[in-house]
Amino acid sequence: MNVKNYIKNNLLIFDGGMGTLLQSKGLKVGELPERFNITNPTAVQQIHKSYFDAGCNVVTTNTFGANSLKFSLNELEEIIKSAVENARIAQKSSKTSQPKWVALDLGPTGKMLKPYGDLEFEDAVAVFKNTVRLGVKYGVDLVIIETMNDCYETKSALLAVKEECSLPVIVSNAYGEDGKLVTGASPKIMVNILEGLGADAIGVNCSFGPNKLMPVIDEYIKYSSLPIIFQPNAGMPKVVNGKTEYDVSPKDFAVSALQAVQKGVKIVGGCCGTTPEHLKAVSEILKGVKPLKTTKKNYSTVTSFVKAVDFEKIPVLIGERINPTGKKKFKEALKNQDIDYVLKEGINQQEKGVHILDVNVGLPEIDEVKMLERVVLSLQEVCDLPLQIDTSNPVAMERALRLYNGKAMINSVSGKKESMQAVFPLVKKYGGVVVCLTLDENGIPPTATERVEIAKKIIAVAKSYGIDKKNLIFDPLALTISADKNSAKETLKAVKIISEKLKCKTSLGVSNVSFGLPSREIINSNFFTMALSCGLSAGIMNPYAEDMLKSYYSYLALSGLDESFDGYINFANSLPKKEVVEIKAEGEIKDKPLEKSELQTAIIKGLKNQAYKITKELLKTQKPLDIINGDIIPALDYVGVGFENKTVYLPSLLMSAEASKVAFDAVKEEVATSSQNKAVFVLATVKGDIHDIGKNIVKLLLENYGYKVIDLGRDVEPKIIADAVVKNHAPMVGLSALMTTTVLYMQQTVKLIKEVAPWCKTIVGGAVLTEDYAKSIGADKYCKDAMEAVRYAESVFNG
Ligand code: B1M
Repeated sequence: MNVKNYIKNNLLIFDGGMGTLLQSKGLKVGELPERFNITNPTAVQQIHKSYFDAGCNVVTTNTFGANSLKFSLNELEEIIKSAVENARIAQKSSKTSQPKWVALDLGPTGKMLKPYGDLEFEDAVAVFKNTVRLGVKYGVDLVIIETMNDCYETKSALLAVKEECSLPVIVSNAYGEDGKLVTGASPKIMVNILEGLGADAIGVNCSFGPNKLMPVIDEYIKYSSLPIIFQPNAGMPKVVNGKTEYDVSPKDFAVSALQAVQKGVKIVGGCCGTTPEHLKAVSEILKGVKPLKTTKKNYSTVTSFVKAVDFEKIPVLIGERINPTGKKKFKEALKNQDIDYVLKEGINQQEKGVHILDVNVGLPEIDEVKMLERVVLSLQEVCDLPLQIDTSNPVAMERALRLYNGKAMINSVSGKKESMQAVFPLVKKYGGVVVCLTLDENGIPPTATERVEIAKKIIAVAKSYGIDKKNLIFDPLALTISADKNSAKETLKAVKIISEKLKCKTSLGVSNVSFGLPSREIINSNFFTMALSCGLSAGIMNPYAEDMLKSYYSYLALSGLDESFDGYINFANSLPKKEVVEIKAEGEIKDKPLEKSELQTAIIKGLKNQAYKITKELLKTQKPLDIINGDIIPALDYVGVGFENKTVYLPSLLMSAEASKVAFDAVKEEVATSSQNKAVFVLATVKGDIHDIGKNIVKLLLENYGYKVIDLGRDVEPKIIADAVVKNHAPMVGLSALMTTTVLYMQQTVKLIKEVAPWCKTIVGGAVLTEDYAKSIGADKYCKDAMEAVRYAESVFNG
C-alpha cells in the first residue's frame, strides 16, 4: 500500500537514531557515517533490521549528510545505492508483520544559504536534486527531509524533491528552545510555507527532547491541514565520563509519543539518542491506538521567513509605495539600478506600520524579471515583512515566487481564462495567497452581483488546480466615483457579499475611488472606513497618508478590535504634537534618550551601501575612532540586545554585522597604516568563535601605532596561535573571545603560550571578559577596548 493512503487511517512509526548506534558498531570520531553503508553494510543492515523488528513501519536510509557538496557524484551514487540496498535487505529479513517502507533521508547541506552564507538558493536545489535523483533511481518509497533549521534551505530541499519525483515527501524541522528555527521561523510559518509547496506531512524532529517540544506540536496541530510527524531526540545530550548520554528512557519516550498522538500527531519516531528499545516501547504503547482525523484549517496567511500575517479578524495594511506608477523619482531609481532607494521605501513603510509590502517594479525600459528578483531578495535582507509580488509578467512572477523566502502574497489573477492559466499553476507549485480581481474577458462588470459571479467562477477554477479558497483574496475593484456616482456603493456591496456569503477574504486598492476630485485623501480615508465596516480584510494603501491611518486605527478602536487600545494610542502618540514645546534648561536635555544617528540606523537596518556612504561622509568631520566608538559599536550593541531579547533574529544580526563591516572598511581606507614595525603582535579570535569585528579594530589601531600585526583570523586553534608566537618570537599576543562558551579556549591558549613562549605577554579582550576572569586564566593584561590594548603595548615597549 502507498504510505500516503496508509496514514489516512493508521499511525505510522518511523525509526530512531542512527549516529550513536553506528558509533557502537565501530564508527570512529570524524569518520563520515554515510561511508559506513559501503565499508560496513552489515552493521547498517543490523540497525535498520532492529528498528523493523521493534515494530517500525519506516526506516530512513543512512544518507543524512549524503550530498554532492560532501561527496563526488560517483561516490554519492555508490553511497545511496548501498544505503537503499541495506535498508531493503533489513526490510526483507525482518519477520514482523507490520507494513514496511524505506525513506530516503535528506539532512541539511551543512552550509548556510545566501545572504547569511555563501550557498546560492538554486545551487542548494541542485545539491538536493542530486541526492533525490539517486534515491529514486535505487527505489526508495518516500523521502524525508529532516533536521532543517532554516526555512530557506527547507524550501530548496522540498522544491528539489517535488521537481525530481512524485514520491510522498515528509518535511521535519528542528526547533530551538524558543520554539523557533535558528533563522527565526515559527511553526506557523513553516506550516504555511510547506503546505504551499506541497509537502505530504510536516512536523518536528531532533530539538531538545519530547516534552519541551509539545508547545511546538500544539502549534502544528492548530495550523496544519497535513498529517504531522513527531520525531524528537531522547533529551539533550550530556557527556558523562567521555561518553554521550541521553536522559529520556524508552518508557518516558513512549508516553510522550502517546501524548503527541492524542493531540493529533499521525507519524512518530525518534531522533538522536533514541534506540530500537525506545521505538519498541513506542510501538507497544500505540498498539490498537487509532489516529485522530487530520482536519482542514482555514486560515488565510502569508509569511516572510520570520513574520506571519493572517487575514482574519484584524484588517491588514498593504503598503503600495514600491511601485513606479506616477512616481518620477522611483522610475529614475529603477532605471539607475538604485536598489537602496527601493529598500528605503520598504523600510519607511514598515516603520509606518504596514503589515505587507506590495512590490511592483514593472517599467518598460528595464528587465522586469531581473529587477523583481533583485528587489525581492534585497528587500528580504533588510525588511522582515511578507511581500506581495505584484506583476503581470508570469516569468517575473515565477522567478520571484521561487526565490522568495516565505509564503508570498501574489498580485494578481483575474477571471480571464488566460490569466488563470498563467497564474494558478504558479500558486499551486510555490504556494501563496493570490489576489483575485473580479473582472474577466468582458471587463469590469458594473454591478456587485456580476462581480460576485466572477468570484465564484475563479473559486471553481482554482479548485480544479487544487488551490483552496483560503488562498484566494478577492478584490472587487474600487472605481472612480467621479465617473460613476454608484461605483463605490457597488464595490462595497461586493465586499460584503464576498465576505459574508462566499466566506472569502477581500482586499481593495483604495486610492482609485477619488480620482479626479480635490483633496482626495478625505474621500479615500472615508471610503476605507466604509469598506472596513463591510468586512474588508485588507487595504492596499499609502501609509504616508495620515488620514488613511487615522481611519484605520479609529476603526479598530471603535469596532472592538484594538484590545487595550494599544494600536490607537501608539498611533495617536506618533502624530506631530500641536502644543508649544517647553524650552528646558541645558542640564535637563541631557536626560533625553539619544536619537539614533544615520550611521547607526543604517547598521541596525543592515543597509550596507548606506553605511559605507555615511561613514565616508562622517570621516570628513570626525575622527575614525569616534565613529567606531560613537556609532558602529553602539549600533551593534543595540542589535545584540535585540538578539538576546528575541526581537532580532540571526538573519538581521548577520545583516547588521555585514553593514558594520562595510562601515569599518570605509574607516580602514581612511586610516593609513604606519610601517614602523615597532614590534610583532600576534592576534586572533579564539577557537570556536567567529566574532572578529572587535579584533579587527584592535588590529587597525595597533598597525596605526606602528606594530606589525600577524592576524591569524578567527576560530583559531590554541596550537596555531602558540606556533605563530614561537615562530615569530612575538613579544605580545592578543586574544579575543565574545562568547561564554569560547572563553574556555582562551584559557587553553593562554596556558599553552605560557608553556611554549614564556617571554610573550598575553593580552585578552572581548565582550564577555572581565578583569577578574582574565587574571584567573593567567593573562597578563585585560583590555576593555582596543585603545587600551594599544596603550598597554606602548607602555611595555616605550616604558
Ligand atoms: Co553573535 N553573539 N553570535 N554574531 N554577536 C554575541 C556576542 C552575543 C552576546 C549576542 C547576544 O546574545 N546578546 C551572543 C553571545 C552570548 C554569550 O555567549 N554570552 C552571540 C551569539 C550567541 C552568537 C551565535 C551563537 C548566534 C547563533 O548562531 N545562534 C553566533 C556565534 C557563532 C560562533 O562564533 N561560533 C553569532 C554570530 C554572530 C554574527 C556572525 C551574526 C556576528 C559576528 C560578525 C563578525 O564578527 N564578523 C555577530 C555579532 C555582530 C554579535 C554582536 C551583536 C556584536 C559583536 C561585536 O562585533 N561588537 C554581539 C552582541 C554584543 O556584543 N553586543 C553578539 C562590536 C565589537 C567592536 O565589540 O568584539 O566586544 P567587541 O570588541 C570590543 C571590546 O570587547 C574590545 O575592543 C572592542 C572595542 O574597541 N576587544 C578587545 C575585543 N577583543 C579584544 C582584544 C583585545 C583587546 C580588546 O586584545 C587582544
